[in-house]
Amino acid sequence: MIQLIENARKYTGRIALKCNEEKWNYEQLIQKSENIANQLIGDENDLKECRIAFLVDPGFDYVSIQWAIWLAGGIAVPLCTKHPLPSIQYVINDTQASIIIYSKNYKQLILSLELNIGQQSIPIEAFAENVFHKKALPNVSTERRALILYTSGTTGNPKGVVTTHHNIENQITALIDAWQWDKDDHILNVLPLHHVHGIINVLSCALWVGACNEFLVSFDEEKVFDVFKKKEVNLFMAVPTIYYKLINYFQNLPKMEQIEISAVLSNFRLMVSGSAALPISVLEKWKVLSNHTLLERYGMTEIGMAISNPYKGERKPGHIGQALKGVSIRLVDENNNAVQNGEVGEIQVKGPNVFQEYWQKPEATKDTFSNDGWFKTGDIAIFNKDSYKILGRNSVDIIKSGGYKISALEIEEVLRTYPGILECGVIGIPDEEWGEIIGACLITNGIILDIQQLNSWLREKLPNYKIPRKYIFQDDLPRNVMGKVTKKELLISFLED
Ligand code: MLC
Ligand code: AMP
Repeated sequence: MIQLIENARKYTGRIALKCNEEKWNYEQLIQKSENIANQLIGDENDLKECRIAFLVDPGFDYVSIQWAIWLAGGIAVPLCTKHPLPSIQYVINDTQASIIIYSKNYKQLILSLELNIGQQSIPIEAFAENVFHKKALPNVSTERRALILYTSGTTGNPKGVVTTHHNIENQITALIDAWQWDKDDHILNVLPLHHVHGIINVLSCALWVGACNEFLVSFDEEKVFDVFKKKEVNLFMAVPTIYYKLINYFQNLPKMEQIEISAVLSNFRLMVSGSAALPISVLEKWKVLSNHTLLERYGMTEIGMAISNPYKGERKPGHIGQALKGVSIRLVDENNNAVQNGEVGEIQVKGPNVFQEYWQKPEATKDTFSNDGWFKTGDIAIFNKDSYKILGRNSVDIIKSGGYKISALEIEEVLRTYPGILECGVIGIPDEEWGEIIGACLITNGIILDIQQLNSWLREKLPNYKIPRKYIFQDDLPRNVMGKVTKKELLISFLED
């Protein structure tokens, strides 16, 4: 039984989703999901964990498809609507998705995919409104795999993070409890729906309690404030870059409009920031304009949310709070021994929220758990009195930009295939707006490269947020005695440039 969908049956008349002034209630959502589930199953009784990928904008169709896949016993693989063809192809190949569902604005992209025998693409319109011979849907146990989300790591290509229904339920309920979600809540969802922040923290938490999730198909400062001004929304969750952008936009508004928006925001129940470190300057500016101290929390695709500042009580700037209910946290040194309070260590996590595996990567899965079963996050923190504080990461090859996790190695691999580039080093450069921006140091042996041309070429291969924003050229990369590129030294070259 999928508890999220079972819950919805209690709220049939309530509004579940809103997008561009259109509204759908829980009954419509259940009906459409069941219809699609029946059609996905076809002559079978159960999709038996077949991967079903979908390339659909945030909205009623997106949620109906996600729920339909779960009802039919499949694994949902949401695709990023902003990704170029190679990134989508990679996910399709890696998951061996048997069906790819798409909405019409992505038809051209889908038709360009190379599909194997047995893989088929289906436009969302092909699903009939009503199925007349409904079959019994399978009884899906919570131990079954539910979702694969792709995340970058210290290896080149992104890995598929597999969570079960049990994992997802625990990720949701920990937040329902911590942040006191209620059926009368109404949240604006501006986040991409191929990551946990948008899918779990916002969408699924809202639907779990019978609340309303309002979508903005993509982030736009003016549209966000326009929705807020309607005074329906009382909850907001976003990455620090979004708060930064909203503050900048707000500061350029006429005084009267600022007063109106501030009054509306001060009536919100809760505003949350996460996915990257929240700069104290952003927290302070947002407090002035909204009268809210942003609640900062910490999470990861592999674990959902793990640590959060309190709903009630002091939210310490620069800190992420304490372990959520049901989640165990420890900090360990390089030898995997737990450190004392007040000492620096890597965050490790245990609990029912922790993912099952990287899709078809048993070695990578094994490596990411300690021998005693703790998930190794790679994030370095300290526990100060009563709150955790993130200090950094144990890999310089992971970049967080705009809340997206990016592998420096993946970008380097692509750059090396560009004519004229002999060697390169990619790093994250600290940036107040984006958290980090991507810097690439290129070794070309004197060949002058046209950066605009290079960027256009890269955009065909990588998503926009993986495109370097700063380039420098050097004769060689700084290396240690072992020949390994010393990225900290490289960063200095960028900062001095
Ligand atoms: C875009 N731009 C960037 C950039 N991304 N510049 C520098 N660094 C980046 N990373 C530039 C573009 O080139 C363009 O410039 C302009 O910004 C607008 O581009 P866009 O693609 O339209 O961006 P926008 O829609 O404004 O995106 C910004 C954003 C987006 C903050 C809304 O990055 C976003 O949705 N981030 C959220 C990601 C997320 O959900 N992460 C959660 C992962 S889960 P020009 O010059 O061309 O106009 C996780 C676990 C947890 O982390 O704890 O939650
Ligand atoms: P992802 O792999 O995209 O899910 O990103 C997870 C990573 O985001 C974590 O490992 C952290 O490095 C980072 N992160 C999430 N929340 C925070 C936070 N509040 N402060 C600092 N880093 C964060």
